[in-house]
Amino acid sequence: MLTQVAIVGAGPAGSLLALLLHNAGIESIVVERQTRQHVLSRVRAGVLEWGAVEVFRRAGVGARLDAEGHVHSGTGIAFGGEHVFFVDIERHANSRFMAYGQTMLQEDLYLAIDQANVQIEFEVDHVAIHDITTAAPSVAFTQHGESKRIDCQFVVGCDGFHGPAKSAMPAGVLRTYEKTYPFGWLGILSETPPLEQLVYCNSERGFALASQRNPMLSRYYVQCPLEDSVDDWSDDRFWHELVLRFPDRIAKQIITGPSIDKSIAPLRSFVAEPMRFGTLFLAGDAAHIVPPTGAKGLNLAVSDVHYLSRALIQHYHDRHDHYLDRYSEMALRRVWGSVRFSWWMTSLLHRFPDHTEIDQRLQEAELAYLQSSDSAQAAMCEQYAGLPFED
Ligand code: RFL
Ligand code: PHB
Repeated sequence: MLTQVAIVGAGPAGSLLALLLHNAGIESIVVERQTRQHVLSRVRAGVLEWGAVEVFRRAGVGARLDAEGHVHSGTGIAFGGEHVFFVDIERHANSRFMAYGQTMLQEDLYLAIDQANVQIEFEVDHVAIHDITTAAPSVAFTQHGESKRIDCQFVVGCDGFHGPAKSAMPAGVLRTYEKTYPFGWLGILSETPPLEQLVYCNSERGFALASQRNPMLSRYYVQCPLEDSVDDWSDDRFWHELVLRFPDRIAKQIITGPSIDKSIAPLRSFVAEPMRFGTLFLAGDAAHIVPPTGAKGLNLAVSDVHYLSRALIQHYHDRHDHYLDRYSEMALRRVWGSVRFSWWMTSLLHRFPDHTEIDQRLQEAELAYLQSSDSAQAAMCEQYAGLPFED
């Protein structure tokens, strides 16, 4: 097979990139390890920064997002078993965000990709990336037992945290930074009306989050030990624990019901630098992971793809590599900003195993300061809303 850009991974980063390139007349082929159905069934992110919403609109997948996404002007924070306050992002950062499920976004992207006739090869295995120090790299793989190869001009690794792309960089080039957290998030979906706002909660029993997908679909999370499995958490146990963590006036608004999805995710901060070597580029979770507390993972995948698509379009349309040469440093500036913010929110809101009474009181003191200080809220809002893209 022959194309201009070979993309490994058809999650949000890979599919959005393929679509933006297609819209600019640039050809790509995407290879994906899983089935289409598997990718569509993964329940993950739910919060889109306004900058990300605009990228999706520009890509031509804004219609359902605008019709069904729920626009929020801020988020609730609860702590100390009784305090609840609202952080007004519209007031402090002149921005809003959208609650819209990654599952729906992935459906929208695949639909647009089908309409555009962009080629995605699902169920590929043994992906190997070759010749990235040349202008003619290639991606070899097998599909249903048959060996195949894509010859191209650029390879983009959008293959998530466990994908092979970053290890195609020569030893000594890639630097990685990693921090794991001693707990996970147990998340459930239930067909019940959600709370009006998102509410993040610091409790002595551990972190909890009330989120949403649509008016009849709620998403809730509780911090849990890493050793736990979903079998340890019946629906009854989940709801019981969830309401114990929120202050009464929030807890009594929570409408419980059977879960339709339940999963546990570990929390990690990870960055791989640089995000380019030769003709290989990395985007999204392939290059960085953040704990979900700041809702930044999907949004960073979108900002990488925004920068990279602009760079490839400039390369092909203007025969100019200004943006390609700056892709890694530009993307990484935003990445480190979000890595820091997600780490800060995680540290502020979770209970750590070595936590003592003073640690709990220090978190509560910081939350009380956040509640009372306009400047502290403004600093948080600027980051939660998402920093602007660089020109
Ligand atoms: P993905 O979605 O992991 O897609 C990578 C794709 O690459 C494929 N792949 C391969 N393909 C071919 N060959 C191989 N060898 C391959 N290896 C892997 C995979 O099958 C997959 O299809 O990465 P991408 O596209 O960079 O997108 C990143 C986002 O999915 C991720 O950052 C977010 O889901 C993170 N996240 C959140 N982000 C937000 O911005 N807001 C949120 O509210 C939010 N909440 C969350 C989250 C992630 C969570 N979990 C489960 C980790 C909540 C949770 C619970
Ligand atoms: C979600 O709805 O899945 C969600 C919302 C906010 C977060 C993380 C996840 O910070």
